Amino acid sequence: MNKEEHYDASDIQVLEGLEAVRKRPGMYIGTTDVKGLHHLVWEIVDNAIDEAMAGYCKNIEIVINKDNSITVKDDGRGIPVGVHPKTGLSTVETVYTVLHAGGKFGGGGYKVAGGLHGVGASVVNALSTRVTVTVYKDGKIYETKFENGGKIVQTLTVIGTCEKNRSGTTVTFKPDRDIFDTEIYEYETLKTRARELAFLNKDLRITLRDDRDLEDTTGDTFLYEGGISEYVKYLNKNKTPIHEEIIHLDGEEEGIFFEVALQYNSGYTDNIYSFVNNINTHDGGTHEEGVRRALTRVINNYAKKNNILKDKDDSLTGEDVKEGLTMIVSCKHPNPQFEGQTKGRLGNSEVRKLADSVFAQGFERFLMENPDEAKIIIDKAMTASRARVAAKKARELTRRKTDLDVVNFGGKLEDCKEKDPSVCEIFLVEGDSAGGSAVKARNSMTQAILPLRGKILNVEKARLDRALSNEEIRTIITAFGTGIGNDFDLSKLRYDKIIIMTDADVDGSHIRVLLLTLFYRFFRPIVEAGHVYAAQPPLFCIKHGKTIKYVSDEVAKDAYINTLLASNPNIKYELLRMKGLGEMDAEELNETTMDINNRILKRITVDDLISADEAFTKLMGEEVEPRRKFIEDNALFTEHLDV
Ligand code: 28F
Repeated sequence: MNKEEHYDASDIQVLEGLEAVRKRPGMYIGTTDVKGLHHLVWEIVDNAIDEAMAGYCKNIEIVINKDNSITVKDDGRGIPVGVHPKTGLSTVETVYTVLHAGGKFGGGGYKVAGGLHGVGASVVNALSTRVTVTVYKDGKIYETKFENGGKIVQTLTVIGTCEKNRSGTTVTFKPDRDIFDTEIYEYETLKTRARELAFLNKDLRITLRDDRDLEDTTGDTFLYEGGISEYVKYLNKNKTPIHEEIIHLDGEEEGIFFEVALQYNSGYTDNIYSFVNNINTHDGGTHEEGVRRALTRVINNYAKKNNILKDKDDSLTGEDVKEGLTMIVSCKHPNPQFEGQTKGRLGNSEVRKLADSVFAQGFERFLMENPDEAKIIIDKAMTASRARVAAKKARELTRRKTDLDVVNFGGKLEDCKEKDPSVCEIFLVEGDSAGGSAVKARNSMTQAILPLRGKILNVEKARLDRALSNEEIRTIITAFGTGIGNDFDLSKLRYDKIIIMTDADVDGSHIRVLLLTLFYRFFRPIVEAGHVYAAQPPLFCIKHGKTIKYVSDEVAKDAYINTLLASNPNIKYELLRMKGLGEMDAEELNETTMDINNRILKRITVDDLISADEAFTKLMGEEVEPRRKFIEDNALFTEHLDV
């Protein structure tokens, strides 16, 4: 049914509002790449989550449809269908066509428990080629449809009846290909966030299904009546907890709800995530600071009162008490102030006090009621403290006093002559033989070589002091020049590129995982700044006439051969499977893997580190099953980028 083509004032205001979103989508959803595409889903899901937080919705279903549109369903009250006083449209149409027409639009103050129906619905509408909203309420099924950036093509109409007691909202939207770089949804991306939302909203069932994949439409269902305690259990699943109970504390004050769940494990890394209104605050903030402050104070007080910490001992620091800690902090706030470049930090000062008091009382009570667990936790912090002091001393060893130091330092680093970091590279090479030919192959002005013998220490399980007791690691630290731990200074990095050069076999992959774990544990800023790469030695070489072409993998090989045959069907060529790095002579190694004109490098990202760290935990962790599965799944390494 077409609406006649006349627009009155409110229509024009509506269209101008949504037109503004189409003109500058980045202002509303951050980016229009794959992240922005997925952001649309969360804008709609958040509205259903608000209905769950209000206590009316128990199930949310997300479906990726065959045509790459998305359907989200909830069993809440259903968006109101009555005429909205301010727009003359139904509330449903208002919420989907007027910018910021969510709870804020003339809505009352914020009720934390009541939830605030987000402002994203109209943004999703503006950026979609079609949106259908179906509301089930009072035994009727209402439906309204929009097209091409939010133009109403079907006003709200009763299209059928349903059971009297059924209610809820279903929304299907198709993102606009003219706006987004891609239309392909990633199931794993949706799954990770759906699981996280279920952890953060206990008793809410979230189901995800992919109807594009005919073979596997089973999908995933997440329901955690234990909420963030189950999140902690999930994060600790490949680790060894050092106390049985997952500690859960919560409290509410002036409409602010705060909860925390924690469990220590035998490792040395901390795994702390904090959220505000289900949004991950990557840069922490007052909710996290309040907890950390209370944790340090309570542990020190308990240790002193029980004579575990003698007066002569230094107090335990925030670093010491954080070792092996898996913790989730979640705050629901009516008026959160997000700070920082990426708005990843909570700034509300009143939360610090609330977090501190809720945590302190509860954790103190836990320690008093569980003296055995208290002793284990305190002892761990004490050991961490001693290790920290030891590491400080050991770190002195790695300070680069003069450039000659490293050459004398076990004499392993073959440094480059250039001193300007911006043009220098260092190759971390597996084994002395490859190291030897790399030294011959390199450009000695700008390329340094550091051969690594055998398996460097598995730092996943090691503390800094233990890692520093390994000579290979000390040499790496000294070569980089950045220092490590508290002394770390990225500006002192002596190379623009750190290139891991290992064979593509299982052994090479293993040492690559070890190195990535080292970077993950102690050099993450170097990776974040984009300095770390993995060399991609070619797997094949194709010779025809005088031409020699090196290609990195099967796909590139087939593509190149097809091009050859397409240019000349009876061309003669020779296809060779490349040898390992160790067997290459200096000239081949230079030509294929080191020469900056035709080598292929894969830039290592923090995501690579995380999957390496997860892989590492499986590879080296106590659980046999995950290790076997990992080796099977990861025998060959993944794709690469031509850098
Ligand atoms: C699949 C996406 O969007 N669910 C939603 C509701 C319920 C209410 C509501 C939403 C606008 C100004 C209030 C119903 N009855 N799922 C969803 N469920 N929005 S969005 O109200 C929005 C109004 O203020 C609702 C009583 N109160 C609120």
